[in-house]
Amino acid sequence: MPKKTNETPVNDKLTEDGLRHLIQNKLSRYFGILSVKEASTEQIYTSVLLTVKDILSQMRAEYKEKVKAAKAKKIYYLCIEFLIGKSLKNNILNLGLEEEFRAIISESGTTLDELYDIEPDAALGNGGLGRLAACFMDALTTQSYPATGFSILYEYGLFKQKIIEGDQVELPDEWMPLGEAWLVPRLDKKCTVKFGGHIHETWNEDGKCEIVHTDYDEVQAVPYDMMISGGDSKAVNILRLWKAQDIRQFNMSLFSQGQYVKAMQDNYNAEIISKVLYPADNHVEGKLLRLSQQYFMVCASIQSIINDQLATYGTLDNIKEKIAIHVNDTHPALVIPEIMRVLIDVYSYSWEDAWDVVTSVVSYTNHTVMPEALETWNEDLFALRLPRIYMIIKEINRRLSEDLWRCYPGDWDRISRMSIICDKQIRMANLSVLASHTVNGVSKLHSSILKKTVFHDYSKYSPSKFTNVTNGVAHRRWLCYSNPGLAKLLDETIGTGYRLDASQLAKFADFADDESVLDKLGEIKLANKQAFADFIMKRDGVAIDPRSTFDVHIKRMHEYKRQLLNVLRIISLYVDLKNDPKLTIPPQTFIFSAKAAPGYYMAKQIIKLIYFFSKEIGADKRISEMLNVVFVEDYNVSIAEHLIPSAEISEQISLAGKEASGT
Ligand code: NBG
Repeated sequence: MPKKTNETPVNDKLTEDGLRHLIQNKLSRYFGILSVKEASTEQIYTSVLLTVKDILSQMRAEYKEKVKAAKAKKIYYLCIEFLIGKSLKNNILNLGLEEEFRAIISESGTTLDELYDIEPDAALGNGGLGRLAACFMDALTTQSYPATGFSILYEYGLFKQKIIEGDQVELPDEWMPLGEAWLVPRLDKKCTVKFGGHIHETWNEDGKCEIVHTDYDEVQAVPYDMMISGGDSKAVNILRLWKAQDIRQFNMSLFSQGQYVKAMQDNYNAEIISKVLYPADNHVEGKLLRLSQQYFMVCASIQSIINDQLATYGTLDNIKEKIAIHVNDTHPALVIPEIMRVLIDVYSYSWEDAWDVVTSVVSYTNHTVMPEALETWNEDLFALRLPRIYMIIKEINRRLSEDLWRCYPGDWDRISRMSIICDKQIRMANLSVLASHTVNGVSKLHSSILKKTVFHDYSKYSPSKFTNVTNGVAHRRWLCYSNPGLAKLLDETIGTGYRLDASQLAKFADFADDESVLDKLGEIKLANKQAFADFIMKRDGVAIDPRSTFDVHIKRMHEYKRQLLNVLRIISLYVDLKNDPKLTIPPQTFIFSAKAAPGYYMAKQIIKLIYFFSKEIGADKRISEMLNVVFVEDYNVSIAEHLIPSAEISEQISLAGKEASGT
């Protein structure tokens, strides 16, 4: 377990005057304006954001020094998705500076809430997997663990959704123009990633085998760092996002010959790797570009990890004690052969020593048991794109087979089930389990299902590595900051300790029968429902009765999540009301919000059903006073922040055997 660095809470906070000075500085430097009174909303937004970024940079520099001095073990969390959402509010509240910012901004014609709304969501993820990664970064930072997240700087995040006559239409998510203000380009830390080509084994004079890679395509990986703050913490970690760039210089001679498009083409080919996030949730995409994204992320991240280790210790000898690399789902599982490649080919490690490092530092979380979401790669495609990595995986598999034959002689069925390569497919889950020192599922039931089903053979082969880590949420974003009314009531009843230690929320059970607390809870919920009704009226012109019960089904649109079952139930309620004109029920509002993967026909049909059913109810005045169905377009982290505090019933109705954890 990596050690926490010994942190004290932030107590030498900036004063309001100090902060005003910093903001004014930005206004004058970037816009030639001397006070917030003269600035436009956009100018204030930029100045506030840059001020927060400066404060975080300063804290980051100090934190890095402490981590270095403590020689603390570092965590590297690799994930192909990080669903961050907005950062300004989260950072300001984490820093404990909201009151000060509010006061300064009130001197202008705008409000802090308006500034929060300007920021686009960073939607570099699909759903639960990416949101969990974002929550983990927040939690690790709050608890002062030195952790770095690694992912891809997708130019286009998860598509924006429009519903036109019931049809989902996908629009590109151009989040970068404003969103990249949070990123710090680290051009000094760029590196290269090789694809394709041929591998030659040559023997040098010392009798050692050398690997020579020729005819490859090279792509440049440029890191962009997003600073991650923690609640009331002096720690500031980073999420390092890799952008793909062409390595070659812009072809000036083609350009000057008038071949402008051809001159641009090479660049485009490399940059496509970080162009767009694959938009399917819980479903594999066996495309070459997806494989390239995965290797690109992994190869660049390992270079960064090794450089960091060498800069700190000047050696790799103690790497096993000093780093932990987490493989979040199998998308980053190529770190396993990649670490082997680097240690053997570049640092001349023996196979055994390299494997010892891998199995000491790598851990893996499984997020699904659904077969359509378990990654496998076609062996031929893989060998062409990643020839050296393919050789290494074959050798890992050969050694595994040898050991399995020793443990289970003649048990071919078991050996082929446990194999990494089988039927021309490379199985990323088996590779991840084999190489990891710890494997976890994301809820108690899911972790036990893993041992009974997909990893049954492995749980017999290496039982001690299987554990459970139940998912959680960063309750600062989801409770303290999104539901300030409830947070205030908690502060008054159980004290503020729960803000850093969620287990203290259990103390609230003491108030289960306290009428005055229950009344207050009711008032808070009503206020949140009213706020959501106002928000959706303003955004979409849709009317919702805040006195009706809010029954909320929000997540990706997927058959296994059973939105259809929920709709059928509401239809049956509607039919009852239609058939019996005297029947009355307490007013209920059913709220759905979900994106369907663009190629997922059935999911899109369910959206269409909800859309037209909602219209049908709306046309019946009597029934629509008791029953309302609303489809909220373009579900994202920010919508969730509005909806979760106002939900009275939260629909979590997927089958336990399909949903690994869920909200
Ligand atoms: C998802 C599961 C959810 C779970 C999240 C986070 C994938 C592959 N899995 O149930 O479906 O909550 O992971 O663990 O996205």
